[in-house]
Amino acid sequence: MTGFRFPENFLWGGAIAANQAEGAYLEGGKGLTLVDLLPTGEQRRSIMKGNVPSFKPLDGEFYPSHEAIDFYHRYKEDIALFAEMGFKALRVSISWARIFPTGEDAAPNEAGLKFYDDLFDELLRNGIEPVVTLAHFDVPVALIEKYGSWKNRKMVELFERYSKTVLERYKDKVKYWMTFNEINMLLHLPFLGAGLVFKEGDNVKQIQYQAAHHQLVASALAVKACHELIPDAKIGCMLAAGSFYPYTCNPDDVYQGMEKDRESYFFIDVQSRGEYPGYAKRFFRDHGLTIEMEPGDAEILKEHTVDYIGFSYYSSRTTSTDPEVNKKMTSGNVFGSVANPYLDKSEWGWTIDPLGLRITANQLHDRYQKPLFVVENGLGAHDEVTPEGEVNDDYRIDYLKRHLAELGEAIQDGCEILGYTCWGPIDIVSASSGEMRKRYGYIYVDRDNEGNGTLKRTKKKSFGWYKNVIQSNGENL
Ligand code: BGP
Repeated sequence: MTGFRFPENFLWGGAIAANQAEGAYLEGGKGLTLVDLLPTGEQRRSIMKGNVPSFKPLDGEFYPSHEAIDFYHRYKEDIALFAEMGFKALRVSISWARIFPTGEDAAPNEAGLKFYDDLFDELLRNGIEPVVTLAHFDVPVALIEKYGSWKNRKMVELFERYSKTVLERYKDKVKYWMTFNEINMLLHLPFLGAGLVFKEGDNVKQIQYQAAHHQLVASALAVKACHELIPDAKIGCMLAAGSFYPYTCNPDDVYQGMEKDRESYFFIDVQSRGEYPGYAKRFFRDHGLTIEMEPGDAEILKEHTVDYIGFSYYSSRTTSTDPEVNKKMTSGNVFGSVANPYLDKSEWGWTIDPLGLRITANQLHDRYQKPLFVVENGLGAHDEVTPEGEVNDDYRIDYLKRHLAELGEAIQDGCEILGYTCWGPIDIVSASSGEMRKRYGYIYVDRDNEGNGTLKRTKKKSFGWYKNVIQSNGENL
């Protein structure tokens, strides 16, 4: 497929998160973070929703984040492979507990700071721009135990201190920042998104929206600090995007689709437009929720809005008000979507909808009129290694090719897109399932669901394909 040439300076690359790649979970003085309490399987899902049995890893359980793919020790080898593909950017996250192991230590942990110094230096030596998320499903466990995590206002000041520490330290190296990964995940997987733990009888919505307010203020304070400390940097928010389609043209379905989209837009409306939208205020009233705000919060939100909208896009969602249709929910979608009869699904039940990426980008552009950054997209699939040691992942190439073609269309529609960092350019631990088997990479990692394997890296067929895409600036898909 040949066609559209993407803009000059388009940031082609990939995205990973500390907890899904680094491993070395207690090395270099790091404290436990919430993901270090997530095993695999059904139990993982339950904990991610806020049913947390223990604040310590249990003996005999397997926790995939503890070793992950050992990026902590192998990042040089991995970056060399990214550079070979021609990456212009790599999105990574900083693990808060590497910098402040308990979240409120008297001084930051120098070993943790040095690790990211070395990582960013290695990227820059290879001509790769670091794009850094301050919080990617990452809260020090000590803060969950002591304060109940983002339920508590105290988190705002602790997060601000952490943000200022890393912004100051890396100001000469990092020019693209993001505050909270998929901030709207707080409503769907509240422990994963915000370290929230619930007990019987809790008013879950009240706790979630109070925590959301704290994150929104903390995000605005990080934006403020970034603008002050690194005037030539850009800092964005990050949304788990994907529009809700009405199942039919029945206005009830259409209205429900709008409401469901607003559950997510709510966060970005505040981060980008700087105030609580009217529909959110009404939602709080209708549900009897009272959000405690401190004097000055409204000004902080108003004055420190984001420079760009980062988003992940894997699939669109579909919604219906018809109980019969609602019996056909897709599996594996935490947003709750009914099956769309026009679209195929991945092995994990995620709807595949390339045109949805164009739709989503246009909607975000129309709504916010700010640059966009596709910071996650990709196909989680089970890869077979042939006896010759090859992975012929044509299905992955097909998925990415079709999505990139639509992204090119969105750019031609007038959307300003800063870059595209596909999810997991090297196989990493899956966030939702904890599995290694759900792979996104151009680079295969020899490790299985139980943690066995040599961790050896091998190029898949898609490696050469993506290299060619970058080389031709998107013209040869
Ligand atoms: C997003 C997260 C990532 C990531 C990705 C793919 O929700 O920001 O951390 O992992 O989805 O999801 P999964 O790993 O569950 O396939």
